[in-house]
Amino acid sequence: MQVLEDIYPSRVYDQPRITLRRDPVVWAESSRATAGPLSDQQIAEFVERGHLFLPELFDAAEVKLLLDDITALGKDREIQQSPACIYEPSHGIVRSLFNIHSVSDLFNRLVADRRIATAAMQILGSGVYIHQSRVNLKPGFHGEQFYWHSDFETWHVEDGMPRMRAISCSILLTDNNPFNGPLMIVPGSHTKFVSCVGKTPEEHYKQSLRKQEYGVPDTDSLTQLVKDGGIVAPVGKAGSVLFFDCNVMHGSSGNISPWPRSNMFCVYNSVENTLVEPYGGTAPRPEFIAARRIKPVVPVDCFHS
Ligand code: 6CS
Ligand code: FE
Repeated sequence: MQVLEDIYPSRVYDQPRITLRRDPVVWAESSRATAGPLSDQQIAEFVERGHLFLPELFDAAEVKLLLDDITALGKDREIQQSPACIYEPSHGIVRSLFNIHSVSDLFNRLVADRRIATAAMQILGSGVYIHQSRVNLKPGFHGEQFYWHSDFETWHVEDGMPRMRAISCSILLTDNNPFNGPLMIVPGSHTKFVSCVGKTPEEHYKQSLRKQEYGVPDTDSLTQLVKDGGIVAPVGKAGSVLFFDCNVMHGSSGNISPWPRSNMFCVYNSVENTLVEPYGGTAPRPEFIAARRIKPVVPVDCFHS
């Protein structure tokens, strides 16, 4: 039974609305910030801009192990045929592989890697668990776009995530440059909530993970957010890490360059922000997209087992 008030209604009005965020960006256990690897300056940057880029946090040998693991997973027929393997709408190329931390021991350790997991705990001010993990593959010439969106809008409406107390961590597995479809972010947009128009169809995820059509912000709201914050594309070497807030507006273009863009994403949610019934009234999405069986992350040294 739904008991929590919906403070972020979306896909319910016939006109878009922009309202203010009603949650902190960095959550503290007490009046003092939670201890962790990020400096006060890095925390302040995340609060203000809604994202933080950490160049080459993982080294080349670590990145190679991760890429080799993805290549092996990609050859596995069971994985190829699983619902967690999402193909591009216009051709048979793999767009995303969801729940990668559940099918690979290495990625299972990676999401708990001390360098990233403790930063997530520091920002969210609590223990964390993995709400979602995936790799998004954008091979040279063929990778397609991800239109502008706030992840939280979808996770709230379709998954029942109550508050803005989750962050994404993207590990760049290939170099990201201005030409191969890097993630683009609207700095500061995480402080506003764009209520989108449209009623979510049942089993929307079967379509939306290939091309999203509901939970898409309107162009006037996007224009306003970009007028206020501009657009940045944090790019850098493979092994770099991008943390971004669950509500920051982001998207990426197709990759018509020859260079592949392969990025791994894991979403840390606070153990105090677990999922309830979806606010949009549809059936909950499957476990491989939105975890309800919670396993708190225990930090490890991923590559020294
Ligand atoms: O539906 C989702 O959960 C997701 N969709 C997008 C476009 N980004 C984040 C997440 O993977
Ligand atoms: Fe996203």
